[in-house]
Amino acid sequence: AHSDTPPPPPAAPAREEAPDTAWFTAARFGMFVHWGLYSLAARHEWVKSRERLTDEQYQVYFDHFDPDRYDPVQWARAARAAGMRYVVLTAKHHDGFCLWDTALTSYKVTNTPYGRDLVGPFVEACRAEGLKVGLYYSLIDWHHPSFPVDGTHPQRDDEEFKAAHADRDIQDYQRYLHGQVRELLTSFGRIDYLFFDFSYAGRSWWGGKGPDDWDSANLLKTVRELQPHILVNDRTGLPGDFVTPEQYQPSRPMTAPDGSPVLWEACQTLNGSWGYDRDNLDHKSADLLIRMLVDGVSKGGNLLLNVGPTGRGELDPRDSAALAEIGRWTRTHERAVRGCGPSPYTAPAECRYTQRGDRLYVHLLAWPLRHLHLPGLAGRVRYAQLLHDASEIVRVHIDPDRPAVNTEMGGQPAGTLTLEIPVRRP
Ligand code: FUL
Repeated sequence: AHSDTPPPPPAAPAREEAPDTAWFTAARFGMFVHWGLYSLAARHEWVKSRERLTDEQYQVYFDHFDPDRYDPVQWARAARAAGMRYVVLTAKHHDGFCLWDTALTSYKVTNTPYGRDLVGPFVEACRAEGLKVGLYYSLIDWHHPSFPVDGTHPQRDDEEFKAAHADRDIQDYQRYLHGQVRELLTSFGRIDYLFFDFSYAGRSWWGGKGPDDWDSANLLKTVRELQPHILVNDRTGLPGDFVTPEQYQPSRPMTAPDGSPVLWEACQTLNGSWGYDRDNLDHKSADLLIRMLVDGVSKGGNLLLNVGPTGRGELDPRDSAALAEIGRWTRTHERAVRGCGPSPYTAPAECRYTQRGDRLYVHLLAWPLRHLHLPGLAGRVRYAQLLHDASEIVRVHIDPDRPAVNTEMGGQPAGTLTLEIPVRRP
């Protein structure tokens, strides 16, 4: 109608430089894979440091590293079936052993009996399963000659040790780590996620300066230049895209020092060890793991659940069993997790709320209960059903004396029970 109206300006170009957080918050659940030479020792990934193994003693694992059963497609399928949407592999852990064919050290998989790159096939397998690809890279390196602490030294603040290693050239190590990260981000196509490990709040593990030692500011700059969409964690000692509580559940949604909300992801072991730990009998139940997932989502967080494949490259059958059991729950409860976050409503005791749009999910962590009072929901409940089988909750009524919904429930199958309640906007 208005021929003299100028055409609208061209749409702003997509902000390709921005980290892509949408998939991460929607996914909510990912798989961590700790795998390397320590998987042969089969007694925790810190074995070299814990047992003060010398480079020579640790060399046997390098000389016998031959994971003939490595099948990342199978890992990716197990992750997907459990309901996970991203996988994070230790490209290099603290022992310094590299799972790809790096040009910067000979301490790498291609020089072991196995003789082939492991990272490329991992990346491909994840992509083929529609999973986002994450890599873990240790800033600590017990093998590199210029790194200030070697694997035999477990104490962080031993002055004598520090003096003996004072001549080590941290800048030489910096060049190495920056070069390796560049390799990882230029050799395997798109990488969605990077987990550096570790330095917290400006301090290094051995008492060094942290971000200065790694030259973290430039490291992050390089990472963002090479893969602008990538998400980077907070363990370079500088703020990242998400924070990483390790082996605990935050008691409330996590916030930055100024009180603003932050993305967070709890990383958790299945048994206290990240690397394959043959004689460990301390496995968490699938029920507990599901509660951890639900609890995290109710506080706006993700769960990165770890597996420790064996030295032959297979998932530990105990890990597979846990994943399969979680997968049985995911099959019917996925929509109470995926794309969900905290609810503005306050959950009753022993319950967690997750919410996506108008869908409120009430997770009963302890039950059966005869009555469940949902404070603040009077007049807002359109319908209520059990999620696992869509069966109607018949007796939902408003108690005039209590501004709550009173839901009477019958006997239900074992496990966490979840209700789905479409609510009206306040
Ligand atoms: C820690 C490391 O020292 C552990 O070995 C593991 O990799 C965990 C995720 O981070 O800080």
